[in-house]
Amino acid sequence: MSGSVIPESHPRFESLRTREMMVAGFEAGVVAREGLMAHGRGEAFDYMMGEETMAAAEAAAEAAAAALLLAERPVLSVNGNVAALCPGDVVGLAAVSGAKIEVNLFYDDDGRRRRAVADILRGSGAANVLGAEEDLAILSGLDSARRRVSAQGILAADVVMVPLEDGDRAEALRKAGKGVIAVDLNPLSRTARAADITIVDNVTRALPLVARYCREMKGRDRGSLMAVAGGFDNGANLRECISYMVRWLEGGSDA
Ligand code: PTJ
Repeated sequence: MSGSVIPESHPRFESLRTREMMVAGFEAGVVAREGLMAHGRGEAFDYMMGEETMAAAEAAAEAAAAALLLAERPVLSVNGNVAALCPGDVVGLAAVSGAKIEVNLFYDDDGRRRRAVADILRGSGAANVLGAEEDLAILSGLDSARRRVSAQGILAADVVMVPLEDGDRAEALRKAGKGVIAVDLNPLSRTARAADITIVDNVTRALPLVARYCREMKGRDRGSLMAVAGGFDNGANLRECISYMVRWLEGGSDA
């Protein structure tokens, strides 16, 4: 693992520290090689929103929290990048929303599933991680390795939260009748467009935000939660995210 040489006073300290976490995750066998490139793409989009949560993303996070609280069998799907970046936030959100945690990899590899990703999540306090050891079922309508899912988890879920996802699975989950919540810094991606609710934000900011909304809304009745989740328009929210990013590029921090 590369030793840290980044002084805290560095203006890009946070971004560079996150890169180090990704490299450490890769060297520990948690992050796929391709995950490093996916992170770079995410960084570019994050730059275009000033590396801060946009108001539109706040609204999406609130709707996501309502959808998770309304769900009967919610599942948080975790891949290598998410496990490396914010395992504690995954565990925290699962605890407050009642969601199960399931490891699901695009570049599938049983070793990475069992040892690396699931162990990291367990090390962060997850009592039960699905998708790591049991025999896996097949989600139909999908050709990639992401089709291998837990029968108690994603296969049975009514709502699945999929941070850093590929568009094919978001579409397959929708076709299977599940509610899909995506977290994707790229508002143009197929995943962002296919999901019911897309939070256009860095997963490291989005998960704690959704957890905060879950805590705030936990005591509310179903009617009030349904008004929040049902009143959310994903297409309109994505358009607002894109215009914010355009404004930010044109006017810097005045967007
Ligand atoms: O661990 P695995 O095998 O499941 O593989 C994980 C990756 C991420 C490599 C895999 O799912 C993949 O190839 O994803 P894509 O198709 O590259 O899509 C990743 C999306 O996540 C892109 O739209 C990125 O902009 C976005 N992204 C990258 N980093 C972040 C992010 N979105 C939110 N937060 C991030 N930190």
